[in-house]
Amino acid sequence: MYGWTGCLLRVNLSAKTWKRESFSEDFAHKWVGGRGFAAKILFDEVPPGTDPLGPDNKLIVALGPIAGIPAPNTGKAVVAAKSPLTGFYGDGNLGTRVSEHLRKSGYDALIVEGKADRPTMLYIEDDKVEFLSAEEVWGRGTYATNDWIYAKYGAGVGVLNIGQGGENMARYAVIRSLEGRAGGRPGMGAVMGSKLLKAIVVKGSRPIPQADPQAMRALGAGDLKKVGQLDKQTGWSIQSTNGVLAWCNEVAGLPVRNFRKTRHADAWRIDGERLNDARIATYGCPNCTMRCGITIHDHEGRESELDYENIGLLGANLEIFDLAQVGSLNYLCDEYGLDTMSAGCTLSFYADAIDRGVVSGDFKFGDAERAKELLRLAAHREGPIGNLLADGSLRMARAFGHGSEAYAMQVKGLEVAAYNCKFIPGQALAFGVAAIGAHHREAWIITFELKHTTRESYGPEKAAKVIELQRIRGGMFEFMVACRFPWIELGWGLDNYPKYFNTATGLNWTLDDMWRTADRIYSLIKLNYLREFPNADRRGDYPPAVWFDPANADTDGPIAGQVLEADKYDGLLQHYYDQRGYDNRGIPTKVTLEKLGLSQEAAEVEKFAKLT
Ligand code: PTT
Ligand code: SF4
Repeated sequence: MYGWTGCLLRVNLSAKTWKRESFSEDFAHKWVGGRGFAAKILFDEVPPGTDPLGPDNKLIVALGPIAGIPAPNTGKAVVAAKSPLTGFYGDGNLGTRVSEHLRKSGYDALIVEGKADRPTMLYIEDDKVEFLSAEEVWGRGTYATNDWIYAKYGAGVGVLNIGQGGENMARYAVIRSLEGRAGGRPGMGAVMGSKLLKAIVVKGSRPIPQADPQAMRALGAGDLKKVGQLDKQTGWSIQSTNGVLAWCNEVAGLPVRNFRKTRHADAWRIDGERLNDARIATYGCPNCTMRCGITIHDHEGRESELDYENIGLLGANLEIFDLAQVGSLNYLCDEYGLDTMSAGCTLSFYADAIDRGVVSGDFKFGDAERAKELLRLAAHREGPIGNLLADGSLRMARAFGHGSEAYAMQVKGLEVAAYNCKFIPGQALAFGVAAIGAHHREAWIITFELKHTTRESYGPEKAAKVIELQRIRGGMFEFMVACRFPWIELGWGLDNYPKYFNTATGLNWTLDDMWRTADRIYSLIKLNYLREFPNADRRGDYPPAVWFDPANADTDGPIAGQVLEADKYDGLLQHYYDQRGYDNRGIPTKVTLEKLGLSQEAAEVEKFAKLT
C-alpha cells in the first residue's frame, strides 16, 4: 500500500501505554484519511451516550494521503472527538507541522484515549512515545506553552496545545498549533483538557511512503510555484480572508449586533484594506505559498493574527469597529485557546439578552474592555457568568429562558459563521445541514448564490450547489487533508487533487470516486448524530429562528422588509434530502446507506434508532 503509512498510533493516557496498529488497504480505500478516518474510528470506538468530557471519549488527529507532502497547501491536519458543544461527532482542520511529522514518524492518525493523572505532554518521535510532565505550563496560555515547547525541542517540531479554555473545559475551546493557527471549533481543546493533556509534540524523520516519490516531488514543487504565481496575479494575500468583509457589508450579509443588523456604516474601519494597512507580519501553514495569516498590533501592543471570521464575529457582531480592539479580543481567544467564532456569538448573545431585558448585566454592544474581561471569565469558568459563557450560546439561552433560544446564533449547538443569512436562503441551508453544526467550512454557497442565482430563490439548484460544495469542501479537502484556499481563492483546478492522490498512492481515482467517498463520510456522520439523538428530526437542520422573524427584518438597505420564509426553507431542505437520498428527518435511507457501503454501520445504528 503506497500513500499511506498503514499505521495508527494508539496512546492510552490512563495506562501510559501506546501501540502501533496497522490498518487494512480496504480501510484506507474506504475512508481515505482525515475526516474519514476520524468519523469511522469515533463511530466504532465511542459508543452513544459517552461523556464527551470523560475518559472514554477519544481525541483523534488524522491525516490523509497527501498531507505533509510538499504540494500545494498540504500542511493541515484534522482534529476530532465527540463534541462537548454539540454532543456528537465534531472536528476541525488546522495548519500544523504535525501533519508532516506524524506521517514521518510512521502514522496516518493518532488516537488518544483515557485520562492522565497529572498535566501531561505527549512526545512522539519516530518509534518513541513519551508521557512527560506539563505541570510547569498548566494554567498558562498557548503562547507561553508554545515558547516552552520550542525552547525544549526547537521551532521546527509539530505542536498541538491548549490554553486555559481547554484546561477548564470551555465547550468551544480549540487546539492551537502554529503562530495564528487554531482549530477544532466544537470543543476539541476541551476534550484535550478533560484528559489533562496540555500538549502533543511530534518530530519524525522517515520518508512518507509514496508510489512514485520522484514524480510527486516534481509535481508538488512545480505546482507550489504555479500557485504562488497565481496568488501574485490575483492579489489574494493582500487582504486574505478579510477581503470578504466589505462585500458582506455591501450585500447586507454582515453579522452586526448579534446578527440583528446586516450592515454598518463603520464596517470599513475593520475591513481588509485597514487590516493590510495595519499589517506587521504575515504567517502561513507549512507547504503554503499563499500565507494568509495577517498580524497587527492589538490595543495592548501584542501581535494578533486576524482572519475574516474573527473580525466579523468579535468585531462587527459585537459592534466593535476598532481593529486594534478586535485584535485584542482575538489575541485573548488565541491565548486562552477559545474559538473566536463561538466566543463572539456567545458574547453577542449575552449582550442581546441584556439589551432585550431578559437578564440583567453590565455588558453592552461596543464595550471592548468588558468583552475582554468576559473572555477571561469564560476561559477560567470564573463565577456564574464565566461558567455560563463557557458553555456556549445554546446552553446559555436555555438557562436564560424567555424564548431567548430564538436568537442564540447556532445550529445543533455550534455557533454560526460570520454570514448573516436573514435573507440568504442557500447559505442558511448550508448552515442547517453542515455535518457538525453551523460551520462555513462545509458549503460556502453565499457568493455563488448572490452572484449567480436570485437571492429569493429556494429552488433545487441551491440544494444541488450545497451538495456539490459539501462534497468538495467538507469531503475531499477534509479526507485528503489539504487547505482548500488554492481552489476557492485562486481557482486552482479541482482535477489537480486526484492527480496528487494518484501519484502518492499509485491508484487511479477520479473526482467521482472522491464524491462517493465524501457522501459516505457525510452519511456516517449523520448516523453518528442519529445514534446520539434517536428522536432527531428535520428541525435540527433549521437555522436560528430569528432569521424567520419579520420583526427582525432590516428597515432599510437592499433587503429591507425581507426575512427567510419557513415553509419555503422547509421546501429547500426537502430538495436537499431528496437529492441526497435522505428521509424526511434528514437521515440517509437504508437504500442510500447500502449504496455507500454502510450496511454494517446501519445495522449498528438500528440497535438505537429506526432507519427507513
Ligand atoms: C476554523 C475557524 C476559522 S475558519 C477561523 S478564521 W477562517 C477562526 N480562526 C480562529 C483563530 O485564528 N483563533 C482562534 N482562537 N479561534 C479561531 N476560530 C476560527 O476557526 C484556517 C484557515 C481558514 S481561516 C479558513 S476559513 C480555511 N479553513 C479550512 C478548512 O476548514 N478546511 C480545509 N481543508 N482548509 C481550510 N483552509 C482555511 O484555513 P476549524 P487554521 Mg482552523 C487566529 O479549524 O475548527 O475548522 O475552524 O485552521 O489552520 O487556523 O486555518 O476566515
Ligand atoms: Fe494556511 Fe492560509 Fe496557506 Fe491555507 S492559504 S495553507 S490557511 S496559510
